[in-house]
Amino acid sequence: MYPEFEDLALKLFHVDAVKFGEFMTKSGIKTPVYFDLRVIVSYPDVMELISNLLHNFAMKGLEYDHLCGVPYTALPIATLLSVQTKTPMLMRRKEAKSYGTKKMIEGHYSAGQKCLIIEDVVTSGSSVMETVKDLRKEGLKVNDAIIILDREQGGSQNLANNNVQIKSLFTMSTLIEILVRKGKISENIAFKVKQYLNDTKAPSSDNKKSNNRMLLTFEKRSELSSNPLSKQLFNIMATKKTNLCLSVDLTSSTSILNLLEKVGEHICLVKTHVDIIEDFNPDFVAQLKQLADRFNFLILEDRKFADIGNTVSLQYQKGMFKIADWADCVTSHSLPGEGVLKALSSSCNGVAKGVFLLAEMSSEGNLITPEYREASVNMAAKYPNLVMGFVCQNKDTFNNPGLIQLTPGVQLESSKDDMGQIYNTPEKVILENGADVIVVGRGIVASKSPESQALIYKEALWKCYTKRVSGKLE
Ligand code: S5P
Repeated sequence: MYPEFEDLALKLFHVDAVKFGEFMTKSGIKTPVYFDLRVIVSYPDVMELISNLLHNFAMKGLEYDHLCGVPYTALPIATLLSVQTKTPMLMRRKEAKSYGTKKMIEGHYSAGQKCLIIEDVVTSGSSVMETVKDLRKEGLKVNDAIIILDREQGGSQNLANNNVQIKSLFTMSTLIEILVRKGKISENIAFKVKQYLNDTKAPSSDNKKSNNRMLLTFEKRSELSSNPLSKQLFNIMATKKTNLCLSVDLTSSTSILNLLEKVGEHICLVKTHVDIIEDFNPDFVAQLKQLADRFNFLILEDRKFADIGNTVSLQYQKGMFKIADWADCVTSHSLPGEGVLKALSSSCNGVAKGVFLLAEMSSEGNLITPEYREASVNMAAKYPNLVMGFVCQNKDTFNNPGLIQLTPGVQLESSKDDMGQIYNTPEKVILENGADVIVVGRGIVASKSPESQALIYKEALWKCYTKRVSGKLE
């Protein structure tokens, strides 16, 4: 072994890029080892050492016209290598801009050119594959990836299945071996880490299909769901062959009831904003519930709770709307923290009610970040009986096939309104962005014939869903 590798292993240990102890992973599993290579940006000597080693060892013999770092941790390393080797760099956007045909790949390139991927840590290989897919969509050839650390949990095999070969500076075993030899960790810790890595292999890209919510039918997902209301909604969709949620943003109770009378057969869910109804009254609620029973759809009050638990509990149960008495489910922001979910789960006297947590928004310039989204999903994982899914725009928000992605901001043509709402098409939101239930408001409500328009939406949305689960996308 070259001494530079030992030097890098020790440096990574000393800057806490690799830690041993007891940690919680994103998915809530306990792990005895933790990597956070993001910290290396604070240590120029470590950055320099990594890029030199990648250059001198991993990149040797590979052919490439461009370099592309997997966002975000590998970006500065890719930049260093680009400058060092005078190779042009490409950048992949982590979040597709939700409006229009915003490019996913930045930089100048032509189809047929070769691109080398740079990544910090590979576990299942899925992050590398996301970048590879976007580059390949542009006609670029991607055959190789260079990696700082391969956790040996199945990623290199998954990538090889997708024709990407990896070269890594360390495998987990070599890193552990160095740290034991240099007296930084005990044999006992090394044993525990190896055992953990063996026991928690990432699913192989073949098995993954059986757990990929993009490919599973609503019937199957109902079986996989542990949330009673999600199960019910999946079953309604499967039975009625509709994944249309109508957002009845009208201000009179009669107009809402009349509309539902006409379109009830086409929807799986109705979404209300009761606080905009000028003549709200208990009789309206009774009639709404009757329609829901008659046409077999659920009621979602889009209250978007966003206060401390105690206030949310009062807003949910009291006041003139008494939402908890009639809504099957509600929407809530995650911003205030867990208190909001505690309030909603303890407010319904043991009756199963559901929550869709907002993990993203459809409006232009909204302040939600990827970290906020991730934290919302982690928070929801603690309330599986309450949280039915997420209001979000991207399929990467969550993986659990038992949860439901509710996506608003949909019309037949992509466009915007003049107050920041962004509309994407059914194809885009279902086939690319992972929407399960699609919220349509003005696309139906403001049309000349809401009844026929609802049917058009229902059919367009269902066609995309059946295409998606058939797996024949490309
Ligand atoms: O991010 C969001 C979340 C929601 S719930 N963006 C949204 O537009 N919504 C709601 O979906 C919004 O409050 C409105 O009721 C509906 C979209 O209506 P449309 O008329 O723009 O289709």
